[in-house]
Amino acid sequence: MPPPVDPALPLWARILSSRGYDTDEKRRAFLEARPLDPFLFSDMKKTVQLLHQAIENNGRIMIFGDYDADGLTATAILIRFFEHVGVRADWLIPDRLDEGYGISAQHVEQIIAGSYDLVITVDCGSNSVDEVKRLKDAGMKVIVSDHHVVEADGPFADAHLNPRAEETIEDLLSGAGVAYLIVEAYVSTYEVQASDRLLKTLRILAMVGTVADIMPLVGANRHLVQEAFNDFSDYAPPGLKSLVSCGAAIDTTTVAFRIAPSLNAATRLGETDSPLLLLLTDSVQEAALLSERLRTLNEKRREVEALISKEAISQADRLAADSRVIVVRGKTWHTGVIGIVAARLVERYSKPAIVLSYNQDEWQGSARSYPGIDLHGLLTSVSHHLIRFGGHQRAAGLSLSDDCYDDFCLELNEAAATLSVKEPELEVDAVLLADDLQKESLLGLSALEPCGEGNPEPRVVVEDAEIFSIRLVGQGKHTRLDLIKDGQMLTAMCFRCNDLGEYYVPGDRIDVYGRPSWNVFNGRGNPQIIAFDVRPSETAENNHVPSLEPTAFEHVYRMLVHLEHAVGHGFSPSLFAKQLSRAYNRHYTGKDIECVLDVLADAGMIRMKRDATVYKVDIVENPARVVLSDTTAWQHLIEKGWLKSK
Ligand SMILES: [Mn+2]
Repeated sequence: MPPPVDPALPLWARILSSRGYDTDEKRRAFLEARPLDPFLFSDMKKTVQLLHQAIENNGRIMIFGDYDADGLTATAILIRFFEHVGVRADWLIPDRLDEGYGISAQHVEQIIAGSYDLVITVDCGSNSVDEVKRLKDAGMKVIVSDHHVVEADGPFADAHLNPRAEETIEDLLSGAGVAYLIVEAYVSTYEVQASDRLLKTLRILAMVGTVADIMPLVGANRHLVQEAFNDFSDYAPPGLKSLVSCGAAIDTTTVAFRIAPSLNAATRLGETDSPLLLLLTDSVQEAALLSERLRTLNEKRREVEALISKEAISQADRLAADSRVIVVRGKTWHTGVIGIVAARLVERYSKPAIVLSYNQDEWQGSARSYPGIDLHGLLTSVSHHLIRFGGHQRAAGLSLSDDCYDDFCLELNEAAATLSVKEPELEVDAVLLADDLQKESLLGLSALEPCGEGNPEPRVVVEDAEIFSIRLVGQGKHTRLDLIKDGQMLTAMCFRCNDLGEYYVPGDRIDVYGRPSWNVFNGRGNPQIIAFDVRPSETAENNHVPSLEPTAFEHVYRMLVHLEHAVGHGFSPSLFAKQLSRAYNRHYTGKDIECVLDVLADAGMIRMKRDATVYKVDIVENPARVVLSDTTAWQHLIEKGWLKSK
C-alpha cells in the first residue's frame, strides 16, 4: 500500500508524492525537468577542441559504435553532425554474432590500417584501456564516450566522457544521450549553420537510444524525451518516421516496441549496415526501401524466434514439474534471439529460464529471471560449472562446457530450491477516491508523461467497487466490467483475460488494480481503468468477520478431495466459497476459506502455495495424525473469536 498522502491533493500530485516527490518543490522540479549542461563533463571542453581540430584540418575521423539501438543512434548522431559541418566520418560497428560488444584487438588493427586522425567511441570504450592506448600509440587522438559502468582507473583516452564517472552528474544518460551532448557542446562553442535544426534532429535520435536502452525517464532524460516527442513530426529523420506506422503518435511504447526492435532485429541476424543507413538517410525513398528491409528482417527474426520458442517449450514441458529453473538447449539455435526466447519462457512458466545454444565448442546462453529471484546470485552459486557469466538480478549471459551441463542443471535447481521467493506484491501509487473519477482529475494525469522506465504509468487501486455487469468483448478475448464506486459508474477493461466470469458475478465487491484514464468513445467520456488485477474486495472481506463452526474444516477438506485435480492447478477462495456454500447450504466467504486452509496447512494435511489471488493446494497422502485444535492457526482463530469451539 502507498504511504499516507494528503487526500486533498489532486490525483497526479498524490501519485508523485507516493513516489518520493513529497513536496510542492520536488513535484515542480520533476515536472519541469531541465536539460543537462554538457560542460558538466570534465573533459567536454577538450572534446570540443579535438573535434574542432579534426574539422579544421579536414582530418580522417572514425566513429566506433555498438550494434544495439542505443549504439546505432549514438553513431548516427556523430556521423550526421560531421556531415553537417562538411566532414566525412567513417564508422565501425562490431558484428553482434561473431564479435560481440566493444572494441577488440582486431578492430584496433583495422582502425590503425585506416590511418585515422581522430577516433570517437560511442556507447562503449570506458573499459577498453589497452585498445585505446594502442590507438594512441599509433598517433591517433581518442575520445571515449560511453555510459557503462567504469571499471578502469585513471585517464587513458585523450578525453573520456561518461556520466557515471562524473560526480556532478546524477542523470543516467544513454550512449546516444552522451553523443548528443557532444554535439550540443560543439555548436554552443563554435558557429555552425542551421544548428537549431540539426540539434532537434539529433535529439530525436538520442531519444530513441534513451528509451531503447531503458534509461530512467526523469531529469535530463525526461526533458530530452519530451522535447523530442514534440519535435518528432517536423524534425525526425525520414528513416525513423518510416518505422512508425502512418498517423501513429510517437510515444515510449512506439519507440520501445516498434522502432527499437526493428533496428535490433537486423543486427541480431548479422546485418549492421541497413539499420545505420536508415538512421543516416535524408531521402524519403531510400528510407522507405530500408525500412522495408528492416521489416523483412524483423519478420525473419520473428520466424526464427517462433521456431526456437516452439522447440524450447516442448523441451520445457518435458522437464520435471518441480524444476525451479527452466534450462533448455539447442545445438543450432540462433544466438541472436535466445534472449527473447528466454523471456517468453519466463512469461509462460513463471520461473527463471536459461536458453543455451552451441557455439565455438561451448554452450552459450541467455538467462532471464522471474520477479523476486536474484538471477546473478543464483548463477554465482553454481559458477564453478561456468566458463563465463555476467549480468544482473534480472538478466544474465553465461557459457559452459558440454560435460558440465548435467551437473550444472542439477545444482542450479538445488540452489534455486533453497531460495525463498517473495510473492510479487501489487504496488500502487494511490487509492482512487470518488473525486478522482472526474474528467479534470483523470485528464490531469497527462502531466506525468512521458512514462516509462523510472517513471512508470500511474497504478491505482479502486477499492470496494460493486460489479454491475461482466461482459466478454473482443471476440471473447477480453473482459469488460462495469462498476459502481460510491454511486458513480466506471469501466474496468481486463485485456487478455476471459475467465473472470467464473470467479465473480454482478453484485460482488472487488478491488481493481490498474491504470486510470478518461476514455472517450463516440464523443462521450467516462472514467476507465485498464486493469492488471482484480481481487475480492479487501475492505468488504475485512468487514466480514468469519464465524466458523468446526464442521467448516470437514466441509472444506471434503470439497478439496472432491476437486483434488482442479485445486492443484489453482483456484480463488471466493469461487471455492461459492461452491461450498451451494454444496452445504451454508454461507461461506473467501476469507472463511482462507482461515480454514491455514489450519489444514498448519496441520500438515495440505500443502498450499499462494500466487496473487490464486491458491494452489495439494492434498497430503496419509498425513500424520494431528488434532486440528492443537495447531497455532486454530488457536489464532479462537483468540480472534472467529471460530466457535465446541
Ligand atoms: Mn547503451
